[in-house]
Amino acid sequence: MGFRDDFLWGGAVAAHQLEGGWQEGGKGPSVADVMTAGAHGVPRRITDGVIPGENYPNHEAIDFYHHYKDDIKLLAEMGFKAFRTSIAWTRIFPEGDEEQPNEAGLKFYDDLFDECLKYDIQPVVTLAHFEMPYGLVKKYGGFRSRKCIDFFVRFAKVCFTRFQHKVKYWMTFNEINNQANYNSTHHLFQDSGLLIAEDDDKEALMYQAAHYELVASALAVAAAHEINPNLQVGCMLSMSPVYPHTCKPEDMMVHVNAMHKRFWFGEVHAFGKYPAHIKKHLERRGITLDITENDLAALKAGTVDYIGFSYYASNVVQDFGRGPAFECNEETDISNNEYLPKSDWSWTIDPLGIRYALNWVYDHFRLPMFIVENGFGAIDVKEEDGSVDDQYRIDYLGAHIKAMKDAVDYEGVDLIGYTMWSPIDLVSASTGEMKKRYGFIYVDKDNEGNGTLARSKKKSFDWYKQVIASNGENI
Ligand code: BGP
Repeated sequence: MGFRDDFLWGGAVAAHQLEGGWQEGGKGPSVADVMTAGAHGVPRRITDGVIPGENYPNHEAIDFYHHYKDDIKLLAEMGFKAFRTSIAWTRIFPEGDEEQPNEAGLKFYDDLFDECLKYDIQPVVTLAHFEMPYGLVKKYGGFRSRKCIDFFVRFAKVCFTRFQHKVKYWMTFNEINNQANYNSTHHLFQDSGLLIAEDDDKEALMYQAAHYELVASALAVAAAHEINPNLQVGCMLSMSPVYPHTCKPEDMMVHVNAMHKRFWFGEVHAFGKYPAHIKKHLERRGITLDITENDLAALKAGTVDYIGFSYYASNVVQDFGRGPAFECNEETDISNNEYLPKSDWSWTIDPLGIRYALNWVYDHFRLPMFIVENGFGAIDVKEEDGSVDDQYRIDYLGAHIKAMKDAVDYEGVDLIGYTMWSPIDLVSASTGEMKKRYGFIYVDKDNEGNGTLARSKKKSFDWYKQVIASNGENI
């Protein structure tokens, strides 16, 4: 009973959300560097390049670039076994299409990974976590262009070769399936570097970009195995299950459609081919994609070793009588679950949903799973004495870990690790806020960019330490 002995307990971050140093060591701008700060209900704007006077929260973030030694030391104090981060693509290829990598960028990650390994913390690395080089957006239109396959694969090969003895677990594209909601310009930009024009068919564009990314991912997986057979490369899905609104059969069928549309990406990653329902959907929509025989062979040859996924919340979908295909419209047909409480950002709190997610993913893919994100974004209050009583975070994470353990104990799912989001406060990906805090470690910085950047422990710090020490027994 319980988690395996070598269970990878830890936390997850992404380079652009914490590193800062956006122009240091030869780094070029990424898509994150042209996104302004937003708020709950106020979308982040994508500017045409970096405009003086605008507020770009990722430029400094929490300045991990200069604080990483102290920060890793704090993670080690909690007993971390794994630290998931990403390699900022633009530290290695500042514009994206260079022939040779930038040595200063590689050196930064050598030093960071060495610092982790010094404390027996395994770095777990995502290659593209909403950080596409802005140069590729401007010159090639992001993943509109097939050329980006080669640029990504070059980047991936450089990283695998350089860090093969320091990093075993890799992921290719973070939450590749966020763009299933193709009406969100934010997701299309973060996932694929797509800027949308008036006459674009956003859905067709999304399927094409996703196809190129899936091919790039598969080529990277195959390259990793060739470089070093010990490397384990996974995909990374945003696992937000969609429940049927009621037990009405029509709601159930719309739920099936919604799940298909959100998670077909996983099928291509895991099985190396497109599921029939997506082919049928594209046929109905009259969308023809640029897919070559070589692409199909690449997909087959580069299936993933494990499924990495994030889980934060679940949603509900309702049938609105759209006809026999039971098409779901991500923008309008999805809502919150009336049975569940919500966070201040309206994300539902559904611990049992993580057990459902683990079962659903395992039933579909029969591959080892790694929960690489799960956490609670909240407004923390720092008391006069400097303490932060974040019992709500302990309650959220504790309930999810308990449900995760039940999936292991009762259903026998194959789970290799859990890296919660995020051990240290950082910039929110959706809103660009600092106020939406996730950490065990508080960072003194506010939404306007004021603060000393000083780090301090919250109540949850010691709690997570004993969760790890007891291998999840003492929640
Ligand atoms: C996931 C992303 C992360 C992270 C997290 C929390 O979608 O992979 O980058 O940010 O969600 O979301 P947010 O920061 O918007 O609260």
